[in-house]
Amino acid sequence: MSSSVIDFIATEARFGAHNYEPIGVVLSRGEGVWVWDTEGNRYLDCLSAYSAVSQGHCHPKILAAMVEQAHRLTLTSRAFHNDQLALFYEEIAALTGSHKVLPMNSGAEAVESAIKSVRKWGYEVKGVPDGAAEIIVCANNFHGRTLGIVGFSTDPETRTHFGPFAPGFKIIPFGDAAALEEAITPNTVAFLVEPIQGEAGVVIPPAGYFTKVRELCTANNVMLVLDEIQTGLGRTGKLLAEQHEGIEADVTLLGKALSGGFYPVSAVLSNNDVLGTLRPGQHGSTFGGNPLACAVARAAMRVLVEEGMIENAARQGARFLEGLKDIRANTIREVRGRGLMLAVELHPEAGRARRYCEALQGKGILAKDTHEQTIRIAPPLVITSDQVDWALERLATTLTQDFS
Ligand code: IF1
Repeated sequence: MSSSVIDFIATEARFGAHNYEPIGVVLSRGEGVWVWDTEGNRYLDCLSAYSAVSQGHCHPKILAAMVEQAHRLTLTSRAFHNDQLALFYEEIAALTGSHKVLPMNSGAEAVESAIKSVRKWGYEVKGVPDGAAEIIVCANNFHGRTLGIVGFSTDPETRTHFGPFAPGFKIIPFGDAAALEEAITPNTVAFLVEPIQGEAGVVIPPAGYFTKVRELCTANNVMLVLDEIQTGLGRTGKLLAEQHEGIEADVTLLGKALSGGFYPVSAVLSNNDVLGTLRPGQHGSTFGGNPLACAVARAAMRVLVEEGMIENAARQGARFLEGLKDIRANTIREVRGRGLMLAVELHPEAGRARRYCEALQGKGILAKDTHEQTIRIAPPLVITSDQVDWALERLATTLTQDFS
């Protein structure tokens, strides 16, 4: 269909809230690492819907599970049991080694649910005086868009004019264990942190940071809450990013790839204590744990493991990172990444990362800038060596151009 029949971009702009500034491409089809626009042009997807489509676009087995379940039963609410939830619990617990599971929908809802749960745990198990619970978070965090979450963001764009905000959060620098030690008080119930900061530009903390964090949390009876919504489920080359650090969180948050991008599915995973404080009527969601979501998530987890996507992310991520490091371009300030969560940071003089993303679009690659100077690269975990090399060739020619 020609774009003159319906001007999708203009129509979006006319009716929609302008809370995004998309790259000028209108996508209509996807398969594996590839997406096609309405004109039939093909692109290698190097964003994967912010890491939600890790299993590749329209994965046939997830699609089949979704269609099959949609024919049978989609939603019961949690007022009744359904025959998918128990199986989802069993399989996600076995995969991640968790004791308890709380199913939600969006990532932000999982974060909000974790905040509620650790506060309740603080009052009922740790013995913090009611209303005094403190949660420590990091500067430059990204945990979602709800009021509770943007209230402890340090990004002015994310929080300006959305207040007043909820109290009870303390902000410390990311990657600084001494700052955590100093910030902990007897009323601290949790430390909420991303293993690798995504929106901040794929910021990897110094080696040993999380070992120290784990020690401090254990010593002070503080719940370590890892937001693995972006880093989890193979993105960094391990099932969970915490495995690179040899630690275990008390509470782990998953979302995005938990459904392979078919449907919003998120989950809070914890030991028995934290989620164990929630009693009937104290928390919930109309859609959380619905049979369609559970069937989709079960298939999404299964193909991730059965098709070796986690190992592939480690292998292709290393190849991609090496290839990026080999690009000799004076536009590049630094390349970094773990698994298939990669970023190219440009020198300020090189011009805005957005211009490079637009140039990449012209060469058949879709990538998304973050924070003016950083190009984020996060293809589906099913990418092959040939496809990595294909992308690297195009990145090399684009990054040696100058858009300043
Ligand atoms: C947007 C970035 C990615 C997340 C972590 C929770 C959530 C997210 C670590 C909330 C969501 C998204 C949302 C998207 C942009 C985005 C993002 F650019 F901000 F950093 F992924 F790269 N925890 N991340 O990264 O999950 O409620 O959206 O399901 O435009 O808000 P959600």
